[in-house]
Amino acid sequence: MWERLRDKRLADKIVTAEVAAGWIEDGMTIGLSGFTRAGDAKVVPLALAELAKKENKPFGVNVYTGASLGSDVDAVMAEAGIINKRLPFQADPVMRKKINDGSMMFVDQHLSHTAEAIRQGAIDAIDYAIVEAVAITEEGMIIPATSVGNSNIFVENAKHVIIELNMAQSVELEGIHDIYTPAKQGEREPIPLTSVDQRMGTAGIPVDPDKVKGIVLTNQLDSPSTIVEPDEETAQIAAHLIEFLRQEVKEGRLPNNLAPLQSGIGSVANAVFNGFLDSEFTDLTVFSEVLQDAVFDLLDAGKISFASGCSITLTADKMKHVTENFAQYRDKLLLRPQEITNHPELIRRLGLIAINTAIEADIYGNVNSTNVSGTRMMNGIGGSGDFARNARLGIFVTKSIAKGGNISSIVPFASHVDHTEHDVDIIVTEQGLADLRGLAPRQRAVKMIENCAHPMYRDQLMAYYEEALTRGGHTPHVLEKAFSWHVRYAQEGTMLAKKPALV
Ligand code: 0RQ
Repeated sequence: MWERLRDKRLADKIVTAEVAAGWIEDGMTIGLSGFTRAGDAKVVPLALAELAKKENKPFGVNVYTGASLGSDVDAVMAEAGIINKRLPFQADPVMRKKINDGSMMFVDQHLSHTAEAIRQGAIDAIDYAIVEAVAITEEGMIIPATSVGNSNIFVENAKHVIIELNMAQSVELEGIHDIYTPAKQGEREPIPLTSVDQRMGTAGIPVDPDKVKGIVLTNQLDSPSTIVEPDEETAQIAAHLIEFLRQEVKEGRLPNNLAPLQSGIGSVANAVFNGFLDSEFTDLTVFSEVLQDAVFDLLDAGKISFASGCSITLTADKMKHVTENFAQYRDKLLLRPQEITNHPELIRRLGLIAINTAIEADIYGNVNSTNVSGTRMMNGIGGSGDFARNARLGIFVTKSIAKGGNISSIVPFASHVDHTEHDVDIIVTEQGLADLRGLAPRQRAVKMIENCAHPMYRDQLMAYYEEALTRGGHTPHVLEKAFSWHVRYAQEGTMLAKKPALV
């Protein structure tokens, strides 16, 4: 243990999870480490839920995180009913249910914005930061584990800090973090990062030892990622995208090794990265938030030369492989705070190719990534907005249909808009790719219907668009029918119209 707890000033601060949980009072705000199931605080939040259940008095806290958590923390805290407000991202079915029945407040926030909001004092101040570490250095720096997320900003701004020192996470992770925290707005210098592999910060998160209230020893790996293997449709999406990138290189708009790549989470995003395995592209770089399995497959295949992210989220087998062979990845990886990985300044400067996932897109290219049928939260916007608006290429991928064809992912009017037509350059489905750059709405609509919609919905979309044209306008719509597809799905279980009432 002492090779991990090297700051002797903290030697007498070791407590149990139950003791640490007991310090947290009703109405407080806590900031938990963790980003897409990686590097999360694993035991104190669960002890808190247990304690609240035992005491059986009204109890609630605000919970800020990096993104979604593993170890059932989101599920257990939501189930226990102890979360007043949660931000900025989640991906848990129990929590989703609580959000959608209104018993839990959720703020769906751009992932680069949380740090600024805390720094400005625009949201509730953090009472306790609870962060996972693989080590605490002699000088009192917290070395995070498999994610950095918002931990640096939580530690800097919290009144108290609780460290979960995880003996199961590899000590080899020490050295892959680069912690840089921008100064306050108005006093800030440009962020000095001009290449994906550049270091500019410290190896860990500096912490005032007086602020460290307790250290809890843990011994548990991250929950494995649950992504599913690429299927025929996701492979087709990848193939369309790679062919498009090939053409961009041919036209001289991209170099042979493309530009730094970003991809969102989930099965579709992972499958798209997988597509690069069989491509001719080499010397690729990644400047992303989550590093999923496919990034490590591409590192193994020598296709990626460097990957920068804010978390490593892997399936069980891949986690075992990466942990056992970490030495071969160490000099090809950096983990940074999510404020940096998702920073508009850097995304624009580096000229990223950003690939994120849509739930649905409309014929004009507005994208809904979060609210099913405009109302029910799925996971959250995550970093997709940070990236799409500021990237060189803002790309969205989705299968053209969902729920066995009863839902068309290309609709007349997106039922909720996360990414407006102004932020969306390219949409790809297994049917094809629509390059919307430089197109007016009327040109976009035709391209979306012809290239991206599923054949079973194409005539229906065209009928809607033709009726919309009779009404005129820059972005023609038949407002009374704009959401009729979603209404039909709710009432009849399918968006498909009966002919001849095609719209
Ligand atoms: O439902 O789970 O009941 O089968 O949505 O869809 O096709 O498995 O795809 O795992 O990649 O998730 C957008 C949700 C896609 C995710 C989303 C249903 C579908 C299925 C999952 P089931 P798939 P994925 C990264 C950056 C946020 C935005 C982003 C996400 C389930 O990628 O949350 O990229 N992204 N952020 O059946 C109703 C539709 C549907 C639909 C799919 N049109 N209507 N349901 N589904 N299309 C995140 C971070 O920054 C951390």
